[in-house]
This record gives sequence, C-alpha cells and structure tokens, in this order.
Amino acid sequence: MDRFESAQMRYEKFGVDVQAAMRAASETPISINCWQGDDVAGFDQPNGAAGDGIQTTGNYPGRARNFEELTADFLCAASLIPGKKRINLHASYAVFAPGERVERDRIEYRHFEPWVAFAKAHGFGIDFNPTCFSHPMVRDGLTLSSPDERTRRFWIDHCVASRRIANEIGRALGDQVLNNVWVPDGLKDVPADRMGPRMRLKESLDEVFAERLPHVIDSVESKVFGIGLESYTVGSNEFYMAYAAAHPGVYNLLDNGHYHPTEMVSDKIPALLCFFDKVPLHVTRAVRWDSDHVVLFDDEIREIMKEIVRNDALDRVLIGLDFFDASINRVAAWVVGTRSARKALLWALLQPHEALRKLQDASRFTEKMVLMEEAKTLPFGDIWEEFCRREGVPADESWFEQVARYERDVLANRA
Ligand code: RNT
Ligand code: ZN
Repeated sequence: MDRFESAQMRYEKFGVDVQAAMRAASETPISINCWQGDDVAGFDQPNGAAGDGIQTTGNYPGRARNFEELTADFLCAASLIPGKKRINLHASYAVFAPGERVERDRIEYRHFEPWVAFAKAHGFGIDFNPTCFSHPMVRDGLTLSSPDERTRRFWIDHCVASRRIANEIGRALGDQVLNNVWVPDGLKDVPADRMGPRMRLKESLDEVFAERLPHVIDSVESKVFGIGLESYTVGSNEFYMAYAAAHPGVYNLLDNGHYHPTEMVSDKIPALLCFFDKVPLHVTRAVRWDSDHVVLFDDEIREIMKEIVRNDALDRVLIGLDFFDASINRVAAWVVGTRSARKALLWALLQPHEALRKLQDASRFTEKMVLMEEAKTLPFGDIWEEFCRREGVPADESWFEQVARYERDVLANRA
C-alpha cells in the first residue's frame, strides 16, 4: 500500500470521502488577483505606480510592465497551481493600442479583448473591478463620495463603464463576472460630517447599479481604515452591508484584511449565507492591519474554507484573492498564495464535518474537541501530494526551481 492509499484509509475511518474531496478541490474556481504581478500598477497611467488610496511596499526586481509580461508571468504561475482558475482583473489593466490612451470614464470592452482571448486560450474565467484609486481624479482621498460633482461624476462614469465591460466579458465567455466596487474614500482626521459623504456614496452607487446587466454579479467591499485615511471610512462595513441588504443583486464582499484584528471573516461567512445567495471574498493575510501579505496555509484561511465547505456553499461563496507583495519574487508570491488557498480548501474538504456537527448538537463537547484536534493532523500532506500529481503540478517545493529558472531567463532581463 502506498502512502496515499494508507492516508485515504485513515480519513475514511473518520467518514471522509477522499476522492470526492479531491474532485471538489479541483473544480472550485479561485480568482487570482492579476495585481500581484505588477504591484497594482496597471497599464493605464503614464508613470504607473500604486497610490491615491492604495500602497505597495518592496522593490524586488522584475515587475511586469505590460500585458505581454503580465500574462507571461501569470502563465508561469498558473502552470504550478492546481485546480480551476479565474483572473481577477482591474480596469487599470486596459490594453490600449500603440499611442492610444483613454480616460477611465471612457474605457470600453475592446480594451479588454486581449484579456478575453488570453482567458479563452487557457481556460480561465475572468472577474472585474473598477479602479477607483491610483489616479489624479482621486481628490482629497475621495471618489464616489466626493462633494465635487465633477469628481463624483468621473468615478460614477468609470464604474458604469466597468460594469458594461464586465458584462461583455461575461457574454464572450458565457459566464457570470463578478464586478467588485471598492473605493478608498475616507478622512485622515476627525470628520465634521459623517453622513453627507455616505449619502453621496449611496446616490453614486444607485446610479452605478441602475442598469440591469445579465452577466454581472455586483459587489461592494468595505474597509475599516486606510493609510492616510485613519479617522473615517465612508464605505464602512455597516454602510455596505445595509446597502447590499436593501439592493437585491448587490452583494457584500468580505476582505479578511478589512476588519478589526479580532473580527473574523470566517464567522461572517455563515452569517451572510443566512441572507444572501452569494458571498464574494477577498482572501488575503493581514499582518496587524490590511497589509495584503501573501496568503499562507494558516489558521484563518483554514477556518474560512471550513465555513465554505461545511455550509455546502462551494458554489455560493466566490473565492477571490487579494494580496500584493513587492518585496519577493512576484511569480512565487502568486504560486504560494494560490496554492495555499487551494491547499486550505482541500484540507477543509477532508475534515469530518458531519461527525463534528452531530457531536455539537448532542452537546458532546469533549468528544467534539477531541475529534477536531485529531482530525487536524491526519496525513493531509499525502493527500495534497496525490492531488497535485493528479492535477499535473509539482507536489512539493520543487516548483520553485521552475520559478527560479524563469527569474533567471525572463524577469532578470527587465531593466
Ligand atoms: C483595498 C481593497 C481592494 C484592493 C484591490 C486591488 O484595500 O482590498 O480590494 O486591494 O481592489
Ligand atoms: Zn480587497
């Protein structure tokens, strides 16, 4: 008997169907954030760099500077990541013809056709996001909630254009595309008016979402604070939660870097599943704050995946990633982050949820604790290795040799 077979038997003893778990782990899409590849710079700004509401730190060499480089890097990463993949795109990744430059409030589907062709060629899905940051029209930290009508109009038009693009992408791929609205809007210091900006944001969103678009799933993403905007966030958790509850078809996206450090997104998922048919996620790793570190196989990601699996919500929770580390090899960051998310998903699929639930409902809390602890250290590594083997990707750390070679042959040549 090989290691996999003996591991499988150990899991079966706990009532876990290992083959079914591996199938589900493979088929559940994970939307990979394109912005890890270039430090959220995008292609549409003259001296492209993240700013105005968002920040990256680090200056590891070899960042992708255009569509060709970013897609090449993405493919290198994707070849080392098991399971079904989507590309999480931002509007700032519009591909312009040579010499062309279109403002964000005027972008069109044609600017994303190269992405659609790329996705089709490799069997990826796509998700979309308007880019309401890293742009001179972010005025005093505000976009959709700005008191300046010209500013507010610009960002409304940008979000409307983004939704239409998302819809066309969905039509082209025969799919539903998540279009997630996040704005940095907030204030550095004590507000003199907390409600005014929120009313303006509400009115802006009503305009943004007015058009019915069959291929779009809409979401809004809250945040607790941002750097430079520490005292007040217009799009707070309560604001967007209430907005989504009052607007069928608009969902509240949970980013696990966007809450107070002891507040857990894993606990929020089942709460929202009681009321919403979909729950979109940005899975990240917050170190002390919304630091967007690369996702690792840690406690909270396992807990998040457990909530998705044991509530039978693999098709209701939309798993997207959101991290950007510019201090390490970016292709490796993609691979570690996405493999860790997928690994946590497989781990969650292998837990004896039914047995544990029965123990909880029967108030047999001691046995629940014992079983939960024992299940944690079943021979998971052997199942993960077999899963990777079946998916045609390296099962161990040897994948890094391929990234190291890519760094030598390709990334190192980017001056
Ligand atoms: C920022 C939000 C947002 C962005 C991406 C790039 O705090 O998390 O989702 O990270 O849209
Ligand atoms: Zn996010």
